[in-house]
Amino acid sequence: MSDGVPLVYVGMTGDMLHNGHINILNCASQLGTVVVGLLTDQAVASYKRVPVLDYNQRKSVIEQLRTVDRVVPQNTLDYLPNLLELRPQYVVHGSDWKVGVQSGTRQAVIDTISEWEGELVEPDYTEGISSTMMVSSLQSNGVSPEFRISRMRRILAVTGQIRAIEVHNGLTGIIAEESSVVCEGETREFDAFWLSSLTHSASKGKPDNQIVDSTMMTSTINEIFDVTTKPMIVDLDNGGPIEHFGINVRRLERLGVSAVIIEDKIGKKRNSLFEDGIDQRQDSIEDFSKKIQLGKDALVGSDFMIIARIESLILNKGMDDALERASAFVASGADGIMIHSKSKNADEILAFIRTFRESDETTPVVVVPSTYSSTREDDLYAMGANVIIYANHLIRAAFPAMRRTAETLLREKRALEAEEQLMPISDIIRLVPVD
Ligand code: SPV
Ligand code: MG
Repeated sequence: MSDGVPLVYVGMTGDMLHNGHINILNCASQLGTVVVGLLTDQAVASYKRVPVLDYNQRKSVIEQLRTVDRVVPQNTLDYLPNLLELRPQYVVHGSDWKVGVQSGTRQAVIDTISEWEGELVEPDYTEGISSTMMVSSLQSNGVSPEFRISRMRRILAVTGQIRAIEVHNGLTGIIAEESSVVCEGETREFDAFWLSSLTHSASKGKPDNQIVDSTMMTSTINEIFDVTTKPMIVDLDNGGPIEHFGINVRRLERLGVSAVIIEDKIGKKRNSLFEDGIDQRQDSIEDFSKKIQLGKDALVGSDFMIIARIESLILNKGMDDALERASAFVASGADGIMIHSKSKNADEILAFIRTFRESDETTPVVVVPSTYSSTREDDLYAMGANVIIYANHLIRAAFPAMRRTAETLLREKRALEAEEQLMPISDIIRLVPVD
């Protein structure tokens, strides 16, 4: 309370202002002096996707509203630190948080403000509008290449964590874009796509040996970008001949790809998880560093990332070789390091990251837990990894399901028995938007 006027606290994200927010703030301003606790980017990202506008952009809009007296940062989804400091007489929030991921937060607010007889006021939720709805409606028209490219660095800057999943066509793009679960108080989604050389080639019935050329890759990227908005990391094998690399990265940048990963191998291409891949040769540090530099120089903007993938652990060249390469590649301009392993556990990956982080706290580290699949994301992040790629999981899910159905049709000589394994025709028609 200040000068006898009650203090009213409104926590909000305010990414896309709409009449629902205005209703809440109108209601709040009738009760007293309104302090908006504006969730920081990190606070928002802790329970849903990183906001489109950053904290300062959102703040500059909200503090212009005549119903708002002051804007303060709310650093966590949890209201308590601000409530304990400000001890508002009222907290105002739309009634929508009674259910869903914020219901726990709501209860904690009620318990806390009851200590000084504060009151929670919950105006009716304004039906038919929400920021999430607005963002997805805007995004249904697609996003610009610039927005998509910069989104990867923005997520890394806000959360330091990216969860990427393999995509290889428009349909898997839709699945990766839309998959979402509410779990342990947060909405969990994939942050980015991985255009995997393995699954992209496999989806075309081809081996993972660079037979899928840049024309096919461009076509697939466009197909995926037609129906999605999230950032994409492209697997560019070893980047191709050095004289093609600059042209290739510039093309991908123009399309709106956020990052490429190139591996430090030369010669005949084999997938790293291939059993007899040990005869693969590694590029020299000098030549691969030159390739990275050339790629960086070829880019038009500053958001696109070139990530160097180190194959030393895959090729049994040892940890020291991996670490030496990592610092050399960062020194030559790499925006990130991917360290790969085909070990069944994450020991060598964790050992690499631990030592790498002793001398480099900032360069993003990418990992691909295909063989060490029992390791949880949180353990990898805790050790200092930033990007986790589920590199081949959608195609590995689809293939056995399709084969099972094909065999059922052959066995039964009709489709009835296969039906129970299938999504209804009406769902597949609705899955892909008509316009
Ligand atoms: C891919 O997904 O094509 C990769 C990762 O390069 S791996 O298959 O593990 O080599
Ligand atoms: Mg690959």
